[in-house]
Amino acid sequence: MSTPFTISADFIADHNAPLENATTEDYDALKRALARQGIDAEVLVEKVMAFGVAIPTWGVGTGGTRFARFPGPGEPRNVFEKVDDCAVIQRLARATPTISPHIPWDKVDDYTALREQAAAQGLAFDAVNSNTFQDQPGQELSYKFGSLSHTDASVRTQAIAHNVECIEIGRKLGSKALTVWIADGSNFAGQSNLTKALDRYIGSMREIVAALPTDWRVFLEHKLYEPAFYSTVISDWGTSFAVAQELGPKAYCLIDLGHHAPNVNIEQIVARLVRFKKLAGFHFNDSKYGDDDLDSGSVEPFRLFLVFNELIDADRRKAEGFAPAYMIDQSHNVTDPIESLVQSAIELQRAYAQALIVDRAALEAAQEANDALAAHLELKRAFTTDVSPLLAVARMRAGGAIAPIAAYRASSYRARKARERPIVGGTSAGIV
Ligand code: PSV
Ligand code: MN
Repeated sequence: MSTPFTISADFIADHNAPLENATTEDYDALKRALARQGIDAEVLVEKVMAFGVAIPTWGVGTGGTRFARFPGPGEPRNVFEKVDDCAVIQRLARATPTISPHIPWDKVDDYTALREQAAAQGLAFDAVNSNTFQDQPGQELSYKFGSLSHTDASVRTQAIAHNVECIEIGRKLGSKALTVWIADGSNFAGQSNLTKALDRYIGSMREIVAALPTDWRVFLEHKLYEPAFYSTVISDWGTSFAVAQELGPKAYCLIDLGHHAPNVNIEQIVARLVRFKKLAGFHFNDSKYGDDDLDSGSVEPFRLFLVFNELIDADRRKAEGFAPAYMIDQSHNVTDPIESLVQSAIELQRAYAQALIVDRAALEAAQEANDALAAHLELKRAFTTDVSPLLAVARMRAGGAIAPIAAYRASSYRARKARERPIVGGTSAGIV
């Protein structure tokens, strides 16, 4: 088999060449402006270069809705091809050195080969996601009425075994965390005993936690609704937090930005979970109504900035136990998934850099003096600073593209993949 096409370092360097002077000029101007505020832009560049967020394997395929999926050309047909796409995203944007796999979508016979293929492209594996929200071919019992909280103990046993298998697979891949999201819940008032369902979930999770290696953590992902529309078992951060407390020191609460009611103050939830030493990390995405599928920073960039503002605050205070895992979790229905993921990674870096330039002393002084407007304006000053040149320089120094989307389009990667990857039935790419 011929070597799959990829975007080479030389191609990126050639694409960068005509853009370098303008980028450096813009960066120098920003550097001077930041210096006047006592901020060293070089330190920021280094921090941005060190920032990393995991790409979800399912994100590199075209997603879908309840109604349809419109597959794009050249989609990855298996996890090895997904890794190739993740490698391209990392080469272009230099912000995504890890991959978050989803089992059984990414099941293979040889995990050593998968790990090596990723490592050869400079990638490692982050948290492994289990899936008891779908029935798999050949599966003995159905999850139609739930999994870890099912009324039938044998269904729960099957769901527990799947999570234990995910841990085993994750060990082979070098992961250190398991993310558990269940679709369990109810669609009718009275359908489910709300207390008993939670009890059964906690009982199942205890067994999963007992199977975790010493240096592993488990991330509990809450979600307000969908696919269950009357109640979900792990509906909100409060439930997630209470369960994590009961499960002990290996259990943490994961925030998927799209899993809250509209207008919920997510940054405050971040602050609370940091305070209680239970913040696992994030599934980044954006949403307008109640979805969890839109691209990070595409709808509410200020909210994303405010989330990072809390993270920087925690980091500066050296908050105990603060070690959040960053992952993207989006579904790309109308864009090329690679472009969406590149841009999302950049938007996360942007929010991170903007939060870094908040004058923490000035903010605290305004807060202590109850000067609401001054405190707010300090955040607005940071948020309205255009850090694009700084991000471009960070990418350039790391060997990435100054203009990643333009470089990607110029490479014809997608057209090449369309030829290399003729559609075969039943691809596992994307989410429907
Ligand atoms: C559920 O909506 C979710 O956010 C969970 O993280 C899943 O694992 C993921 O989406 C992919 O379906
Ligand atoms: Mn998620």
